[in-house]
Amino acid sequence: MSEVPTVAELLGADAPSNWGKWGPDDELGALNYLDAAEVLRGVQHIKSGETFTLQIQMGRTDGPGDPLWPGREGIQRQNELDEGTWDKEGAPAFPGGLHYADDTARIFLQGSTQYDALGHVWYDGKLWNGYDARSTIGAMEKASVLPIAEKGIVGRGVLIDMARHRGKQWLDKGETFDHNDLEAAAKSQGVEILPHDILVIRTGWMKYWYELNDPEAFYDGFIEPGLTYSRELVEWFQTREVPNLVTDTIANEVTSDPNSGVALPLHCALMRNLGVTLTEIAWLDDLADACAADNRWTFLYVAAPLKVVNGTGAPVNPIAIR
Ligand code: UVW
Repeated sequence: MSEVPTVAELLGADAPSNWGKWGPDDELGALNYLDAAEVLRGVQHIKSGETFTLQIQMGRTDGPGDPLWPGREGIQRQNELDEGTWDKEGAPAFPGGLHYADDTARIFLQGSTQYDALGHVWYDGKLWNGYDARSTIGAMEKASVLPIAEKGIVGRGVLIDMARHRGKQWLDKGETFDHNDLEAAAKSQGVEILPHDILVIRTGWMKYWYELNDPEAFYDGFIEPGLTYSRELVEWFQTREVPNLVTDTIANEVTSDPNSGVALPLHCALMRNLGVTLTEIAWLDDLADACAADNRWTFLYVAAPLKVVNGTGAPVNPIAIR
């Protein structure tokens, strides 16, 4: 087997880059494209007033639990106060007899539907915009999720249903597609992917997780379906000025590049180099069914990840309004 190149070797020294485009202190990357005009453009795609929440359930205890990148844990939610608290001696006593419930939770910030901070991945010691990777030590000082959360993400969303396009309930393990496939799927849906569209891609992979209901089989030879790296694909994202890529997979791209064997090269090519924000583990099936039913594939997309100071990412429940 030939040796796996480094990410830097695969992408090349002249890899497409948006570093410096929005100034030396930028932490929003391609989300800068989403200005007030884009909000108003998005609003024009509300026709019926239907709303779709795009987060998966967090901390499900039935079925397979929550889908996660290997090595992460799902939310550990714990009761701190509940009615049982007031059975105990020394329980708090509030005038009027009020009882209440409180929870705590330990969560991986990437452990549910989430926005990745632009500093979430890197290579060659540099994050988005050229920030030093050592600025991640202890707490993500630069390009954390906070600036993304402070901004909020609002614009025209376009759903490309790759699974439907290929006549499948879900794509197979390791099945790939690229920008040409996205264009072909868009054409067959009768929609155009326009500059500054929030690109939402359904593979059916989340549905597969819940319907398979067998984590062992799901993680066996773990390889998700998804977008696959090529320089042309990266240039396509750059010239389309895609601000945000949203998918129903855990990592938004095929886990291992089939040509080079490099893991998650698009995280580096799109997020680190172009500043494209990634949103992963989205629940897209209900939205896709509604879009297919009346053949309308565009909507207002609204998302507000949690404002986690220095966060590498943050859970989110985006809303599509159509
Ligand atoms: C990794 O980059 C490993 O994970 P995610 O898919 O959460 O971005």
